Amino acid sequence: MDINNLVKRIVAADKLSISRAISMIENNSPDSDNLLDGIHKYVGRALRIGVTGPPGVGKSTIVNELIAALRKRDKRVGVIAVDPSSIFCGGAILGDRIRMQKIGVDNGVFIRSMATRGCSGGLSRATVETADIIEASGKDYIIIETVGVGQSEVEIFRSVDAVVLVLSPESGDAIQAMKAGIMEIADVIVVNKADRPGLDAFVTNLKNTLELARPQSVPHLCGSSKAKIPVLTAQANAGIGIAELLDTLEKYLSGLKESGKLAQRRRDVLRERIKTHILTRLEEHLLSDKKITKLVDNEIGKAGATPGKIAQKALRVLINRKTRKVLIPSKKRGRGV
Ligand SMILES: Nc1nc2c(ncn2[C@@H]2O[C@H](COP(=O)(O)OP(=O)(O)O)[C@@H](O)[C@H]2O)c(=O)[nH]1
Ligand SMILES: [Mg+2]
Repeated sequence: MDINNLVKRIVAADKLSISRAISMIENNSPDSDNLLDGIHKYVGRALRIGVTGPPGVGKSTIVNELIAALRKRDKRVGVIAVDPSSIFCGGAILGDRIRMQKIGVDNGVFIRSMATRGCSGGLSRATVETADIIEASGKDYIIIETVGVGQSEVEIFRSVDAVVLVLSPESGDAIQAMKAGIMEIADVIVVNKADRPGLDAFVTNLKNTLELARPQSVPHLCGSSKAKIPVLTAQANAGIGIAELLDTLEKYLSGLKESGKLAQRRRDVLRERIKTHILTRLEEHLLSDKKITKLVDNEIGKAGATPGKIAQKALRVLINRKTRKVLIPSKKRGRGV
């Protein structure tokens, strides 16, 4: 199918075309750059929310409830569930798929599972580009669920507008474990399973930890003038606390918008994306360039050939006219280099 046609169908929210486009992204198809160029003007309006936390705390349950709450407010929603344990690229996460089935027929919702192993290319790139495809089909919100581990997941969360960290009264140790990474990028924290024992102690402990981690009285010292992180409670399997979560998120996001911080954050994200794009291309080329490999091999061991000098020599060869053609492919050649 030609790309223009595919773009048209995506914009018309045709589910089959959206799925097909996402597969192209996941498989790093030669046409995916053209596809992403084609949908670009339909991207940038939706709000993106990351939902993370340890396994079993109720993230998927919360996401399901959020979908329902957003649909009630007449918002269209896209969901990407990133599953680190699944080995199939784009394969269904069975449990989630079954639970989410009742909304499967709703055209205002699109759900996609992504695996972290077996995908060609980086997970965070594939996830962000998948979010673009889904957004181009006219969604108001994009929700990305991941288990908060690993560098690529942290990268994903740097690309969204707001991060919700889900914990449960049982995830005491998780606080310590996650303090360093995810805690820092959480914008809202939900303590789910409020029906479980130990809720009050957990919330008090959590708030103390947050105070210690980011002393609010001296924001300049920790390099962030971020306001206090809201800590909410919920019982997602009974639908309790979801409307409050959504209200908090909407308030947070409109605050970001008004202060200009949202635009700033998105600019930063784009800059990073572009940088990654350039580096990926350079790396792909470098790894497949036999001339460079040979040059490096020949230089190694020569008298006076330091790693720095060899690298400089290789760079000089890399950045010449011919490589420029390879690195900046014509429209027809697409992503493949
Ligand atoms: N007791 C209790 N169980 C819940 C609550 N929310 C979700 N669960 C259950 O916790 C289990 C794990 O939920 P799930 O949403 O799959 O967690 P995830 O791994 O974080 O996505 C499921 O059996 C849910 O039904 C809650 O508020 N209270
Ligand atoms: Mg889940």
